[in-house]
Amino acid sequence: PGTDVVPTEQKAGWTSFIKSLASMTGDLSSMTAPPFILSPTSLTEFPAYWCERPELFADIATGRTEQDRAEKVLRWFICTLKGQYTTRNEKMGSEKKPLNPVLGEEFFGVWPDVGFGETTLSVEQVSHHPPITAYFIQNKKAGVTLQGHSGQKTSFSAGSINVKQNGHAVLTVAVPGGKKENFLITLPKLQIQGLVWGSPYIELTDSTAIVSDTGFVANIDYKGKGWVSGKAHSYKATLAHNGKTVRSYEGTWTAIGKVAKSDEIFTDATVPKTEVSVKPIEEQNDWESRKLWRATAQGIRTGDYEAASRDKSRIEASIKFYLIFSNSTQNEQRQMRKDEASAGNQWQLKLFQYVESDPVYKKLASHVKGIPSEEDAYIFRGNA
Ligand code: HCR
Repeated sequence: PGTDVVPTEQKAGWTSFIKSLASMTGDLSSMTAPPFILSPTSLTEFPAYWCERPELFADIATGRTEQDRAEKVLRWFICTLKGQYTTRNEKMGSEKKPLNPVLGEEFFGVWPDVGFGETTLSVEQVSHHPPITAYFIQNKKAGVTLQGHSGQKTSFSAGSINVKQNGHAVLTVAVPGGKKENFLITLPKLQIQGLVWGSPYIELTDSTAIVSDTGFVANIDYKGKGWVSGKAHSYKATLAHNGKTVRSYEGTWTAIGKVAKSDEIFTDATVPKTEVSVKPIEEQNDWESRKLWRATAQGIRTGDYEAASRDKSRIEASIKFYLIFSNSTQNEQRQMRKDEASAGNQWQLKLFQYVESDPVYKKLASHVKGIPSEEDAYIFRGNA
């Protein structure tokens, strides 16, 4: 059992927040939560977690065979999980509620070249209701890109918040002979536990897959405490080719994973990560996360929640002009994007192009049980 960490004066607020979760449907991001659980970071910054091991991202291109590359993609993917799902606990003591991005919000970052090429990150908030974040990561020199989008659908049961991630990612690697290999990556389900103590943390559940157009399919099963090893954050993975398992792996995604039944280390998530570098705020455009939320974030950091909430309202008011678009449903937004007549109300994406059906997803999704045969996507058009 944990220890209650809710500040005394916020206890009543926390209890009523938890109670209100039970009646919440779908989108938790716009719910007002007590100040102690607020994070000063916008969700548009989260795609940076995909590349805090830029050396593993670039290393995918050095794989000599299709199997080698499929295994390197799996290794890189598993090593991103610790950053994605435990960073707030490590930095702020518990999972927190991130700032809810505004439509059109951007985030740019870079991992400088330290021998294997520079890696760049471009992010845009492409929908507000429901929140959807699109991202593109590229190491030009290595010839590796990752393009994806993520939204969340939340529900509450038995004291935990369950989060289903909508969206997917596609990793593309240039291989000798001028060809490209694509990998479709599905996103894990999350369970937010520890709410009653005021110190939420994430456990991953169910399974995800990485499907390559070379016939390799990796399946990753996630389990928490009390399963096989009895350890939190455990995974078991298999890599199969045309349905036949070629290798299996197991361990934890926060520390070590090994090739099954051997001592060969497959993933080491304890290796220091490289955080993304971001331009100084003075050089950022007005839509860039850290500039946009500067005063709100400062208020949260210093405990001046009144200032934080004033600034949040200011941002929300200043973006009223696009509320017609952002407050409409996803289907209405799809229609508006298609509908020439609504051009006046149309919200133009800046960095991405919306497609109703992602061709890579369509080609590879049939190898994964229980996912739709088609999904939409946001294709990167460039920063120009
Ligand atoms: C669910 C979550 C917002 C979404 C966050 C996502 C799924 C975003 C995409 C990243 O690639 C991975 C990722 C990691 C985060 O763990 C996850 C967040 C955890 C909490 C947050 C809720 C909207 C806030 C819940 C409020 C609680 C803590 C009281």
